[in-house]
Amino acid sequence: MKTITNLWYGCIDPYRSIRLKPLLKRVFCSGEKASVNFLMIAVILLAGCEKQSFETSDVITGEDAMTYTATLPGYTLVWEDNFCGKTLDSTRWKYRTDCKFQSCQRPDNVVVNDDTLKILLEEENYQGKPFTGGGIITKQPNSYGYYEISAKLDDGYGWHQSFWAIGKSGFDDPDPIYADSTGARIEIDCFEHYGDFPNTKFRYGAIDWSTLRGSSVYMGSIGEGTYEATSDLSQDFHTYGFEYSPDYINYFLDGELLKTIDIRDAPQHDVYLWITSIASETNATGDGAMYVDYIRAYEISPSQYHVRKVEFLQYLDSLRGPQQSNGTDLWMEAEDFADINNWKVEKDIDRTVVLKGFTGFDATRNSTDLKATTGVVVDEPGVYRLWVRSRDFDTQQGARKFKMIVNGEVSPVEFGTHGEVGYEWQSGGEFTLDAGVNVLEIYDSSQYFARCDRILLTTDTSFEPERIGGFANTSHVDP
Ligand SMILES: [Ca+2]
Ligand SMILES: [Ca+2]
Repeated sequence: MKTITNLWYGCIDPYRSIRLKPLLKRVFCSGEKASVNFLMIAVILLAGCEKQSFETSDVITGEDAMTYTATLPGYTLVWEDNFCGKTLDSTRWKYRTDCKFQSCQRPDNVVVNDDTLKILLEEENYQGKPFTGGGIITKQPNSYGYYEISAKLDDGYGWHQSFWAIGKSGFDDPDPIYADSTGARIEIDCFEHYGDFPNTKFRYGAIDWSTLRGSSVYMGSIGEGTYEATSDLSQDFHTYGFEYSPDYINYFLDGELLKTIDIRDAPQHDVYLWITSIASETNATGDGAMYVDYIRAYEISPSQYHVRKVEFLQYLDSLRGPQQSNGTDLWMEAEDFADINNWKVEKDIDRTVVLKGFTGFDATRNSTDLKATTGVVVDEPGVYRLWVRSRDFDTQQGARKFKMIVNGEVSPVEFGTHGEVGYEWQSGGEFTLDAGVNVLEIYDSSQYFARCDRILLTTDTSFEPERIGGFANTSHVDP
């Protein structure tokens, strides 16, 4: 496994010094000056005249060379490719060469001219596929930073066009994929225009390829979203950007922040950047192209990031809802139970990790088969109100249910019956907890896809948890 080498606070790698070197001169392709001037104006407008974003006094020499800081406060440009000249910069890029869905990807389909990268999308039989597409991938890994491309999508149909990042430089990369210390990996999708999307639409988000109780699994998307633009994205160039940080990923279209997603407990490691277009539909159109005017990479120092992150962390924490009552709160995750027995740990919608019960009813199962059990350590004895966060659905509402048993006493309420679509809290009565180890059991009463996310026991009997609530703060021991 290739582990983290050059994220902040990690070990230094050979690329680090290269990538952190400030870019003193910025050289555009001849003929791009007009768009540069437009960009300068756009940046100033977008930044609301924030001094750190851009100052005209930064222009140092000539019309085509200037220092340049980022569109995002605190960030500095560290490299870029404006696709000048007639050839792809082979020190920076490699080609995507694979066959997937309806196309094979060929170097021949990647062309640089007119100061633009063009990925040609052709209808031609090649190695058993009816289409050919292409793509480019950075040869060097990229750390935290802001990455942006200016792209114009193909105006045909059937092509999956995207700007994304994973810990591998091509599917043919012989090196192990980057991963965190547990072997978990992240995929960051800045934009994915699916082949059957209208030309106004794309998807963005991240994917968590994590490790749960020992095995590597697809953990689902992190903050996935789709965006419907007001204009046809195949008619003009638009900028698509993502800010990858230790705490969040921000997604941008034309400088507008689309979404902030929380990656504080997601895998983090270096990534390679991919710009690709492949045919996903059998009736894709040929004679098209995806165009990229430039790609820019920016970095921020840890001290500047410390300032920048505050507003985003406040926003993300607000999504959690109240995290403390006026009493003593024991927050626990169902998946942390000491003995999960026949329940399974799964990642469900919105990255909610849960315990999931049996998926089919079997009358021969006895009560021992149906329980997950844990011992929780309680410092302060007293009367606690039980709250349980579970999932319900609009179809077969209330059918996926389970009971809770606290120190042998069965809760009067069955959970998973709250009637809302998704995860919600339900109150399950009051229980007396002793100092020391108390035993909690989750009882799979329906044997039908029951899902238990979290449990709260609180001495504040008027407190009502909302949304995610507080971080787990309870020790689990063998009951
Ligand atoms: Ca260009
Ligand atoms: Ca949970």
